[in-house]
Amino acid sequence: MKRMIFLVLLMLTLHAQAQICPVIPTPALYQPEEGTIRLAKVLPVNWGETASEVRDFAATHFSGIYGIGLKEQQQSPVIVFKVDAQLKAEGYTIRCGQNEILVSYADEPGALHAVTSLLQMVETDGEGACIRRALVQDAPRFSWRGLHLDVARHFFSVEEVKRFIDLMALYKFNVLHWHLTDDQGWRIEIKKYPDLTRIGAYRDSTVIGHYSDQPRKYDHIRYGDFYTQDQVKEIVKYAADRSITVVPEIEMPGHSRAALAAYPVFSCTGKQQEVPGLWGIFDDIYCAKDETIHFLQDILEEVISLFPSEYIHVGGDEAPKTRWKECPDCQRIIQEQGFADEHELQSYFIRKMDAFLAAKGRKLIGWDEILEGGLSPNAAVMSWRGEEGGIEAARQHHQVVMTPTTYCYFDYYQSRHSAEPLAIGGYLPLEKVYRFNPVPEGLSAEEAGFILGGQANLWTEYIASMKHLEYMVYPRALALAQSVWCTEKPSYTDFLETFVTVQEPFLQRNKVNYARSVHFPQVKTERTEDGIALSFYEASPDALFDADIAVSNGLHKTSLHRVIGKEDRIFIPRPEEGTESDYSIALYSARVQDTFVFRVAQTHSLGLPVSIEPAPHPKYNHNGSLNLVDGTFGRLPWKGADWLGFNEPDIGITVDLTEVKKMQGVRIGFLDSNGSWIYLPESVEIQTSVDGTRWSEPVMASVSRNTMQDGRQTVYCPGETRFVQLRIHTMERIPEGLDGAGNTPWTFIDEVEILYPDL
Ligand code: TNX
Repeated sequence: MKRMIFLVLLMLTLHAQAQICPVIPTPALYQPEEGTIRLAKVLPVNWGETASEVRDFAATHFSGIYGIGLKEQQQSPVIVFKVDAQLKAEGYTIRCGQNEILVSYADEPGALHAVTSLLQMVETDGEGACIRRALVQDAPRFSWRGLHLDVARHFFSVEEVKRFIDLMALYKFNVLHWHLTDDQGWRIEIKKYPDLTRIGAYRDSTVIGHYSDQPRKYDHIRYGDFYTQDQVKEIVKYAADRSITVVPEIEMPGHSRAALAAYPVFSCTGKQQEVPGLWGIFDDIYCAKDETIHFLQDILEEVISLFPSEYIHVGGDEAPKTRWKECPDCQRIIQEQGFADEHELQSYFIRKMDAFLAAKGRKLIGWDEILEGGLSPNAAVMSWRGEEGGIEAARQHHQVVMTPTTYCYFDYYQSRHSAEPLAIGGYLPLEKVYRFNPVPEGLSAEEAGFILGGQANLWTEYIASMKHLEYMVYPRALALAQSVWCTEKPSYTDFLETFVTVQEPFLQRNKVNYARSVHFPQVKTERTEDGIALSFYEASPDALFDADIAVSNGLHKTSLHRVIGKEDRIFIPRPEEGTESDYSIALYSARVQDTFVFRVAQTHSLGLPVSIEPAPHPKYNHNGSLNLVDGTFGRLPWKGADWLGFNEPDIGITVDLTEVKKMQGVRIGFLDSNGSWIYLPESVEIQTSVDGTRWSEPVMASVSRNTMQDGRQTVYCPGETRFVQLRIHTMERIPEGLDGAGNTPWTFIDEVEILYPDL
């Protein structure tokens, strides 16, 4: 009997293991079979007509990753490659039989994709390497599967870009969108205008820390570099050898300060200004006059000669119209052409480039701002400010690449943990990327046909090294690969299982500095009858943490060591008056090999019922009202997670003390981060009530930097009460001269504490 149980268990595990498909992106069909094929140290391969570039890629990676050599052999080969013109574009089939692996492929990309799948199918054990027998049939859903790389804010060497391309190929990406010019640097040699790189490729100083840090500090270190045309050709070829198209981006009319530093005549004012070392959006952009149009067309002429790509990206985003409004040249064109406003002038500018590119047999692509003032006839749109731009362009029957910030901005934070390196802001965890569908809801089948695919963007203001870049890209690029390749992708849970069991070891073998963020312990806070309960979890459901829990009230400290899993709870009750303690929970994760400390203050409001009206903005509503009474205070620098964010002028918060109590007042935290349009409110008004219907006269406190202490505002209103209502009044509009002028300010709120009289 015992033996039978053992056998059943064993079969179950084998079955479970066989089910998981190791390859990412997941092939359209993966049908595992019993048994494996052993791979010798030297593998005979019959390559047939396969291109030498594919053979070289395979040889380099089989030997680099597994130490397996490949040798061409016609007789009794282990792997056979054959063309099959019947297969879909980029498609391939792998049949791993008893002793032989048969690969059929549609075209050169298909052959390469078969190789990358095979690389991920290799398993190693004590005896060497093997491949599980299986049938794989595969072809991509989209033809544009991209990663973007900004080399303007920070520069990456030829070798680093090649490494980036190699990793892309492993996950079947086929477009590298190379962002070559921006305010902070011009990175491509243009023979006709040598000052673009002689002057424009270098800045004298770079801002330290975050854009919104005040006061701003600069490093005063000269920074810069560029790619010669020979180097550009080398990279384009390197990518093409891996079936990757490089789409260059030459930004216009905005993000052009580096070029204007070299050639100020092409601005509206002609003023000589330096290449800036600050991020953001600048008012000085290219002037729309004919001379500038010709200058940019000359540049595009050289760019076209270097890049064979069908599409050429001309930017078009974030171009303030401030200078154009005051420029006689721009205003003259507006008059002559009968334009209604400066947006139509931008549209005119882009149309000039469109016509130029079309005459050379190329297509223009630009960021979704190119829709403003009318879309140019042949233009394709890259939708980044959400999905609307993409939807509109598809409805107008223009080609679209989806790259909305919501799913595709890999410069955003990937976990809420303070262990994450400084980033621009935002929050884009792996799971969110996994939910990305390049075809937005509401498009008809015909309109959906205009969606070429999707890509993630790597803006590098805060990413100065390749190591850091890999951290931001991986593993999120694996989730993106699923979204742009798979017609039907597996559940996120199944993806995570593949990630943990197969892909993490694979990334390690490839020495990728991928983020372990999904293994950082995450805290889950729940309300209990008399306080809160904490539990901790990570991507592997069975993970255990070594926890050191220390409780200290300033006089006494007790500590306790426990091993906890995701089902365990740590209960923290609201304190008896005068017994408040600080909890510090240090979790050691063996997988990440690091300790993560969670601090909770045992406040008197812990876990109390709270209602909020209106609800926080959905983007900044982590954990709802519990966020305000979870004993954790919003952190700085702001990472967007532990604060509730509002975009309304009047916010009401009601706390229920659950019984009538003698209260002294309330303390509440507000964020002051004007660079992100987040402002302090003007005032807080408090009313109390014993029964929830009759309310006291309001007590009003004005709020400013001077009235707050450590980012927190105290309002006294002593008395007996059960309900406490706060009304938070903000400025209606951000005043002129401040960041975000004219817009409704954001208000960010964190912990609400109830203060009781000292005993
Ligand atoms: C917006 S996305 C930009 C870039 C910044 C990026 C930072 C786009 C078309 N423009 O200039 O680097 O935000 O996330």
